[in-house]
Amino acid sequence: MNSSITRPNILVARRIFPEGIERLEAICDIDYVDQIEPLTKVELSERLKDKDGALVTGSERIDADTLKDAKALKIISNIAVGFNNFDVDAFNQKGIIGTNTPDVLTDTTADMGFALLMAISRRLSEAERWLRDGQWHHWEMGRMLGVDIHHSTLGIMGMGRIGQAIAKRGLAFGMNVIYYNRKPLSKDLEQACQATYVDKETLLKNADHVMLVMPYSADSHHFIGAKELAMMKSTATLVNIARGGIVDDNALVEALQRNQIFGAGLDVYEGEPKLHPGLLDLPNVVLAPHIGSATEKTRYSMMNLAIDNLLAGLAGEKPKTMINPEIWGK
Ligand code: 8YV
Repeated sequence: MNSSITRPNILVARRIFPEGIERLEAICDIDYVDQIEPLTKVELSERLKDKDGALVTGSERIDADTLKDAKALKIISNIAVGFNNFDVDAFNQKGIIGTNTPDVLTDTTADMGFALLMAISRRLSEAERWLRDGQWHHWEMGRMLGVDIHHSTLGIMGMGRIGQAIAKRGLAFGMNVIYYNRKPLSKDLEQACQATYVDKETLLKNADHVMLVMPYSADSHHFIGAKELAMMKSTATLVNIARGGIVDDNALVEALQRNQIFGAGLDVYEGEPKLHPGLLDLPNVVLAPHIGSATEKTRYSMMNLAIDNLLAGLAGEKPKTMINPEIWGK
């Protein structure tokens, strides 16, 4: 693990910005998959066989099977903060370092959470579709009535870095912030966000806006399903900027069809890029194609952090944001 390789052989599994390739070319031999379509699992595993390192995105699923023929692989660097695409046990068994890109996308992703919250609360997508459709002829008292954001109760599920950044945005809107997390924050962090820890049920029943920001795992699969949606206020919104699979999309579509909640703002979906077909027919959703971290500055920062991590690992140094530090030095 601590020995460096003179000119490493790496896989870049998806098209990245040219500056990233230039950085890598100076140091590595690159097998560059210069395309936006992900490799199949078989292709990925085949191309990892002779590599020392790899740069991948959140859509490359890396498990024991993918890694089985990789003999020299030291590190796989994810250009994403979420690493549910990595089977960390499989990495650990083979002594492979995994890294992700936290911090650099926190505020950008929090902004996106707020953008979706505001868009669905004020029915922006629906209103724009209606206007473009040529239906605006008169002002009308009761047209496109939304729900307020300011001075409402914001319920955040998952109070990591992005959750806390959303809480701070909520404070600026005069919101009462409540949160649920696997464990409560330290008193200092709670104080900084002026957020109150509550259990899941209390959050669902009291929040005017529910924001999902937790990591996806077996534990959070269908964390929001029919039962949870039934607990929410009929005037409440739900925003998911975390991962598809945290929400049971089938149950969500049914709840939205019945107007059981006010609406949903979604950036992520079960089985994306495929969408539950029911979502496309609903007026009370705002749909985005997984662009939470998509600003130019942030995507460059993510790419560069992922490259820093990869090059550090290949040089035998501990990468800055390692997801399995428990294997370091073993
Ligand atoms: C990425 C994300 O764009 O960082 C994450 O976890 O969800 C997004 O910022 C996506 O995963 C592509 O790698």
